[in-house]
Amino acid sequence: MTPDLRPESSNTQSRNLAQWVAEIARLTTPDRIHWCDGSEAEKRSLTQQAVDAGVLIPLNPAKRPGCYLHRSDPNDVARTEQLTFICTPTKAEAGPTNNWAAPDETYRKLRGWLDGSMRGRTMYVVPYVLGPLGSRFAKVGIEITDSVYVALNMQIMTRMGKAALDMLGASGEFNRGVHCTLDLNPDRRLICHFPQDNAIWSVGSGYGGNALLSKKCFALRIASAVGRREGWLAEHMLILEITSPQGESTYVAAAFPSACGKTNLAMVTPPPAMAAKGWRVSTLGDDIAWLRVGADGRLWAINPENGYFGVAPGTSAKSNPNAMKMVGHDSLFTNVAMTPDGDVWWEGMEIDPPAGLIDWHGKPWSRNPADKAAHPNSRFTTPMVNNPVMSSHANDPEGVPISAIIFGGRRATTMPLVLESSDWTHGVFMGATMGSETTAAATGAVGVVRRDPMAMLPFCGYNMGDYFAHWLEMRKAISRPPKVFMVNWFRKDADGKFLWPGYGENLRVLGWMLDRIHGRVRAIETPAGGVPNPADLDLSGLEIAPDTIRQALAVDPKEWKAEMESAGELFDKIGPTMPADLKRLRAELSASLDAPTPLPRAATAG
Ligand code: GTP
Ligand code: SPV
Ligand code: MN
Repeated sequence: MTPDLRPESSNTQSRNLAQWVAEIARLTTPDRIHWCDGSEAEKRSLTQQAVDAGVLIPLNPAKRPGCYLHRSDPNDVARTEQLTFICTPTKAEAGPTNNWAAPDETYRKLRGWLDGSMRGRTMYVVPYVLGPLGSRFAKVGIEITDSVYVALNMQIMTRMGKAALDMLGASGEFNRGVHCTLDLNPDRRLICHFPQDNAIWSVGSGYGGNALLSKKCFALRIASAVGRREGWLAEHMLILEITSPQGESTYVAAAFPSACGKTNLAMVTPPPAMAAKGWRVSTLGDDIAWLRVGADGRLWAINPENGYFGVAPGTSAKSNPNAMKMVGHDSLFTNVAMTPDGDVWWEGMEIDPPAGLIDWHGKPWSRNPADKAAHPNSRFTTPMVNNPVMSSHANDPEGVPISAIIFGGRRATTMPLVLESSDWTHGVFMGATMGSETTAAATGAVGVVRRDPMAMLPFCGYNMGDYFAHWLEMRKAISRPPKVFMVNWFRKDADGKFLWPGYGENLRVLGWMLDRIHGRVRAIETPAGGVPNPADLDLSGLEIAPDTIRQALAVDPKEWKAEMESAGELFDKIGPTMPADLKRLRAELSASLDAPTPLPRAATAG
């Protein structure tokens, strides 16, 4: 069977789009082409097809209405950073922290792999909008995919279907995403970005950020390169609205590496004592922020996405009640365990695993705790509207003004619970030097500290030194810059126990930041930045020993010396594009740590 490739049989007024779809169809030779319209009817019919094909398993409709389970290939359970490439004309444009491959050669190789690759399959043409509909900051992407699972995920994660074709109109300006699962063989897996063509070709994986091209590929890697050209920032950040007891709304954005707490903080439940005082939190976004300078000189953020692709393990009614509510219906689950009555289960759900649990491979669970029932990177896909604390500004075309940028990593040592930078440049330095323990979100070793500047190491679509320079340069346009902080929810004591309870309690740290933003309290200076006076942290209703707080806030010069050595290695690796201002701050901080009494940085009290 040959699909009709005439432009008039396509669903678009864009000749460029019709021609491009025809070109990819001639290469991949699918049996059928399905243009996604994003309707409810389409969702029902694609879901039924996926169930019939064994791609989705219906869950118990009485317990989890509208929910399905997908098990991915065991070889394909996380992003594969070593197989992810930035294909710019020169290697220097991609920079030393990215894998680089020459565009022409890469296209040639991928065309070879894709030749006839969709024979017998359906090609889904998935049009989508990143950003609120009607926003002047929104962008159109088209993902061509042979995976019905990807098409269904894209309907949750983006504004997908007719709205995107309407926005595109006759224009030829859209991100061109080609995705083909091939045979899911890691030897024929590559995720390639061509910023100069606004194009992404991803083959050989059907999982997460490798396959949902709207997410890391477009909204971060391609968008970061566009942002540099156009004077804005595409960042791996959640966006959160905090309402204080006085009723003031403050918006903050926070960059933590993968599986380091963005989704949790984005919908954090205030601890009872703070809730009683009137603290409220609502969610704008949980993973990606596009930041621009407004006419008022502030930094404004939109969330390009429309849903959440969140880590399941660790999510419980206690740690994240809002997430538990939102995944109660109309959600997809990938690689979680299944109970005999057709519900889901994962480690850290804080419900005893029932007898007869089926693990993520589809086998009876061994009950051996070393054998996880749910894959550590198992996830839920759920629409933003399912979130009981979605912000009323989540679809605001202008976004929200950001008062604080928070960087944070997963660090057993060194990093205090919170640090305040003295100004924008110092804040950029904090982000540029941050490190974090690796997690199951990407394949490879877990728990190894690596430099992950601004949580963008795997997601920056251009040279990291130029990226730092772009951040520094942005300050000229931001006349009212946000304050910049660093946090660490993951510091441990000598017995390996977390010093800070985390989750909802993190709002106490955000409360301190708001006090700093509004000049209500002073910070204690350390060589690394400002830390709270413990008396200024709202610890009402929290049982925590004063000594534990002191340990959580401590800045140890010896640890910081090692930290600056490690940052120096990254700066050296970046080499010629590394901004002088950041090198100078590193040298100054290092030198101050050598002083018999380490000197505090310039005063930030206010
Ligand atoms: P990506 O979706 O990969 O970008 O991850 P994320 O940054 O959104 O991380 P997420 O909020 O999903 O959390 C990842 C893991 O860290 C989960 O297992 C959480 O339960 C756990 N976690 C989140 N916040 C905290 C915290 O404050 N303290 C502790 N100890 N664990 C946390
Ligand atoms: C991350 O790894 O940061 C994620 C999950 O948000 S994925 O979409 O797979 O990249
Ligand atoms: Mn993420």
